[in-house]
Amino acid sequence: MALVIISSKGNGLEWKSQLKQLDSELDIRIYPDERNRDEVTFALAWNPPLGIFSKFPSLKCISSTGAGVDHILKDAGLPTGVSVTRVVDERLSQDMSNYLITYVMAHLRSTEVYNKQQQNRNWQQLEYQLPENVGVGILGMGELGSNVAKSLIDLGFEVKGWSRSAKVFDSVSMYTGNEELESFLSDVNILICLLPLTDETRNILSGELFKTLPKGAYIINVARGEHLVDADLLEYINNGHLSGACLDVFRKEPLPKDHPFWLNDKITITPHVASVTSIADVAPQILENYRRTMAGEPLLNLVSMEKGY
Ligand code: NDP
Ligand code: OXD
Repeated sequence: MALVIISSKGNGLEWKSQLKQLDSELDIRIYPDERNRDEVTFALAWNPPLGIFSKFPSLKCISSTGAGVDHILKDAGLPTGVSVTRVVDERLSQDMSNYLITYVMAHLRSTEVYNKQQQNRNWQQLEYQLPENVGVGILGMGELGSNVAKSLIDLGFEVKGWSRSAKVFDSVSMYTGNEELESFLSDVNILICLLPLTDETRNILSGELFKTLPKGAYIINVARGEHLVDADLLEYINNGHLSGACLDVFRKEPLPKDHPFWLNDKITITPHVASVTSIADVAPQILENYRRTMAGEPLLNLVSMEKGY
């Protein structure tokens, strides 16, 4: 029985060392280790090459090294009967909330404008809005969305949430499904996307959605690049309907050097760092799922293949 690490981040050795610290007996391979692939029962993966899992005939479970699993589920050749799990972690949720608070406040306090003013030694005071007068809408009220909702409420924001199934959270106005999307968007000044990437959510941040938002709305996408229709974002920023955007994720990463987002002064770009898995914090839950896989016990943080997240 063995565990294979298949990570495009090149952090296989770090995962191996953290897992070995928890159990020195573990048989851990780092892809493309070719030895006896039929011994591998568990894969730990980030952005794996398409078709790779069909090469491990004894595979029982694939765990994402992060919260999202779109990079695993997009593989049409995923062996049937294999379970997929993901990371749910307090640190990951807290880091995401901290990132979002940073950029929500940066937008409200015009930090980008003041940076430019400073370069020109320009002393000009701008008005700012108070949190209680700003509606923040969160697309996706799961582990990460519900956590940031709490932090925003503590700061005094009006918070609305949108999810697939009906949910209740203290002090959050909740909306469910496509039927309620339009009323959810109607008074959202800052829209945060924290949806998983599925066939239903791909391209959701489009002109169709933007025009439903009030004029001057601001977009923050920390979910996946494929949620956003890039050309529509540029169009709605250029026509003045949107005041700008903060983007952490992109259709192609790294964002190509010639992409128009780079030069748009209404767009803030960060390189997929909103919340990065802490390997040391998360290794115990990976090991626990490896143990459960071997024992045939119910897995932690199991992904629904039907829902795609
Ligand atoms: P969860 O699975 O916990 O939550 C997903 C939420 O989205 C749920 O509330 C779910 O609704 C809702 N949802 C899914 N599909 C739909 C739909 N069709 N219509 C309406 N709502 C829908 O995910 P997490 O919060 O853990 O993570 C969200 C995403 O954040 C990840 O998939 C990943 O892409 C991204 N991420 C980005 C990071 C970064 O650094 N940029 C770091 C970590 C994650 P319901 O509650 O009804 O199921
Ligand atoms: C994740 C991510 O899904 O880092 O965890 O995007």
